[in-house]
Amino acid sequence: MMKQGKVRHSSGAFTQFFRFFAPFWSKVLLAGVLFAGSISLAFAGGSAEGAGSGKSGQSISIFVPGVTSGSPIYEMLVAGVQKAVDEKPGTSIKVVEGGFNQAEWESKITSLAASGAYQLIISSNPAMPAICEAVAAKFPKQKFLLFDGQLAGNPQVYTLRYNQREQAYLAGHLAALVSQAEGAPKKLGLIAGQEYPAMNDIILPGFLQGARAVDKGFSVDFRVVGNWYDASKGSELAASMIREGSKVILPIAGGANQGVVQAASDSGAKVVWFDVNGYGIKPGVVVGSAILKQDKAAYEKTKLYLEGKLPFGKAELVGVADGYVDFVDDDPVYIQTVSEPIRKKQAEMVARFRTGVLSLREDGTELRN
Ligand code: RBF
Repeated sequence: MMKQGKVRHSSGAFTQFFRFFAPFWSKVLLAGVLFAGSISLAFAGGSAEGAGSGKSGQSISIFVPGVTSGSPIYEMLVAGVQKAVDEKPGTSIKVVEGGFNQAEWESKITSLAASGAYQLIISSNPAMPAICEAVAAKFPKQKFLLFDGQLAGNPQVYTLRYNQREQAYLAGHLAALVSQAEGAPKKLGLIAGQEYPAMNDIILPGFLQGARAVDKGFSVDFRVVGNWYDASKGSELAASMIREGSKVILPIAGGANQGVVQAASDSGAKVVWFDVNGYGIKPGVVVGSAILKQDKAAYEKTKLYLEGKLPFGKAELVGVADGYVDFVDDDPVYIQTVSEPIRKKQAEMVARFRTGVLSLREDGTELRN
């Protein structure tokens, strides 16, 4: 009892002290956390040189708009840039995670540019070109290499985005084949982290277009988590969709994807994975993987930059026939867990894209060669 009283007393004093100094201390604490975070991430980059030292070579910063872990598109970005940097001694890299508060991204990138320490800032997602363009206007020497977004004609910015109409089409085609074989209602699920133009205008309609290539009667139940990390919300949305008849779901929600896999696994539903090979996540539950080769793109474009050959001002778009978007059909888990007739039909469709016999414009127009 005595001990408890003492503790209570001291915690009360601390509370008062903290209340008084809170605005100041919380900033010191936050700065400490950010500082510690950036140092460890800088070293996690594996560079021999310290972050920001650019005398003998280039210093590059990767700004991850979110958190790397749990978002394959960001994991591939870091891995690809890292590989190019490792091949060029004297080049340093610093990874900065911007976190999930999107309102803070512009000021964080402004700080990176204002430091003058990084010749190149690399980032990835459709919101980044507009944010980086605003920062670029204030720092005319700062260069940006941006993936998964588009901005043409700015001499400080190069962008490369993927044909996600094709990626989503291949996901939808496989999802519909699996759903059809199970005799389920003609309804697929798509769970997104948030709504954004590439999702609403390209990925969602591409997913539906691929499904309707199997059967015109398919529809898509589209739901939004509201962030890129909440696995329990992902699980809740998936469970509700499954109850309402969707037996195959495409999650594009970062860390929340894990909740979707769990809900599907609990109720005998299936999941189609996006961006990376996901078969190993839950064999037999993950039945398809429509991928982006962002690691390859990040490696190649960083290398090009380090050779002084990155064409700033350009915006490129790459798809299946270019080798940057694909469907993984040679994974042993896919071969063992998805029936032969389904794999055969999917392989025929994939082959048409790979050979360029069929390609899709982002607005969905089919181009046949
Ligand atoms: N995808 C993720 O996997 N993780 C994220 O944290 C994430 N954050 C995003 C934030 C914004 C503002 C936008 C527009 C997209 C985000 N995406 C994220 C989606 C990503 O850009 C891409 O569309 C998907 O990974 C599908 O390829």
